[in-house]
Amino acid sequence: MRRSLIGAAVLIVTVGTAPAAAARAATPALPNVVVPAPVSETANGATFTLTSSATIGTDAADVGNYLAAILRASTGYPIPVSAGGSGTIALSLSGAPSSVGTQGYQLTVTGTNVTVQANAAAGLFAGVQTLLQLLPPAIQSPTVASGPWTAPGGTVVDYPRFGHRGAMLDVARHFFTVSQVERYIDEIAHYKVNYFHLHLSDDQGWRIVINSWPNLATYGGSTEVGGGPGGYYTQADYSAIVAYAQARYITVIPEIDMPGHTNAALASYAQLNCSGKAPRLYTGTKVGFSSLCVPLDLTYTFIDQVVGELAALTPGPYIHIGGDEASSTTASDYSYFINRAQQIVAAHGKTVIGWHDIANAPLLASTVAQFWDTTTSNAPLASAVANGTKVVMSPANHAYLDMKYNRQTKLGQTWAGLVDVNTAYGWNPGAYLSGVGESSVLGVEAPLWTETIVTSADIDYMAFPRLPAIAELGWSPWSTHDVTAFDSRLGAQGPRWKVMGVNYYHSTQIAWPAGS
Ligand code: IFG
Repeated sequence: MRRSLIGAAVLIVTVGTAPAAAARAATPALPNVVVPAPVSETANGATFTLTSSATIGTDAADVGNYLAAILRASTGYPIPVSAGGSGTIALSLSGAPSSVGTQGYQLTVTGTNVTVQANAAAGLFAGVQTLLQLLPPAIQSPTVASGPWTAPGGTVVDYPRFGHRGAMLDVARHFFTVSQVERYIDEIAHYKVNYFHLHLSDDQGWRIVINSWPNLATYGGSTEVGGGPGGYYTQADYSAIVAYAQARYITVIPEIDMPGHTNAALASYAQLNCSGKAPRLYTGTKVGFSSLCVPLDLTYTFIDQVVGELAALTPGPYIHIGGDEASSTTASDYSYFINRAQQIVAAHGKTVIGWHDIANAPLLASTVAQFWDTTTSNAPLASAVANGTKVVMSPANHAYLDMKYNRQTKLGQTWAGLVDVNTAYGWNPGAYLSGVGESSVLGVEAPLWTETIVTSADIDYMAFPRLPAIAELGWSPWSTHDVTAFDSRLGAQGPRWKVMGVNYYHSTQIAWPAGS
């Protein structure tokens, strides 16, 4: 009797007004701010506040120290870090659901504690990025700012759609110092990017010391587009970049572009040229005019020694051999060359990745092709994929960060079209290329070519806000793909970039919060 009476009471109330529904207020959703969009997030209505007594307990010291450094800078709090997964903020390698794999995490925020659980340290690092985005933008301030340092309570369970989410920086057309490269690595780390592709050589510059071929750096690295001083990385510099990236769970992929895009190497050693004569250094922006000498045995000794030294300095699995725009190499020479170059890289224990042009040559089963054209079909690539080749997607008309946003953009190029934020976001890497289905796609990469890019501010301007769009396409489930929701979340990143000093382009496609 009692139950039915209560039931009846609720019925009457419901019929009269909606308070019954209000009385059962649904827990508020977590704010729609995280980029890349997580797989799932539920709010618990609590609010966490970081206070001066906050501590970090961590099963991965580097992740704990990374987070503490950011929190100390902006809050001024001591934020001690101790080993083991208990503290106000706990970074724990136990208890995570197996569904999050080795790159995902579970983040739990209550009124008193934050817990990130993962099955590997990379997942803890990813969870820390989400935590930072749930804290106020000022949390990213490099100097002490005012709180309160609150985060909405809830649970986020998250893991990537694709295992490969990359960014590329061309340091050959214009040279960028170690600290400039590290700045960019810091920025891309906030968006769960996990590969950093360094384009180390091209017609205009050779940027890495190779001890057995010293002129490559000292002479081949002595200029750049426009005739500036260029520069190069010592092997210690390169190792510093690799370590800096690794501390952010980002794997470096070094590229030595060949057989084309090799004028700097050919200018450095006359004996590498079929003619026996070295061309002049080149400071223009044309492409396709150079080629290593394919019939020459010395060419393969050269490649073996270059790749050998680079592989020894590269803990990651990949060496990128380029292979693009070899217009001065005959088709048969190209096929022969790419075949041999792959054998050399494999002999040094590394996996080959190359621009998709390499699909015009026989590929090792493990070789990865990086798609960069503006078409949605490519027959040689589709047949390589049918033979098992995997693909990293970088379609230039969506993912090339050196494309102008619009006609007014001073920096950048237009050959692949104008690419504003929603064009960068508006494609599905897993269903883009005919004959290249989701299971053949390793992930995505956003290249930034630097013919027109000179400073860190230029890098920022072209990479933000489009890099986060590509990073989201690589990480988030396709089911979350929604340009309106994305644009809203991207807008919430603006105040963070403002605080971090990122010189981003205020795309007119985004409603940027006032003052950001
Ligand atoms: N294509 C060339 C790059 C660079 C780029 C600029 C590739 C793979 C045009 N090759 O993209 O060297 O010049 O947008």
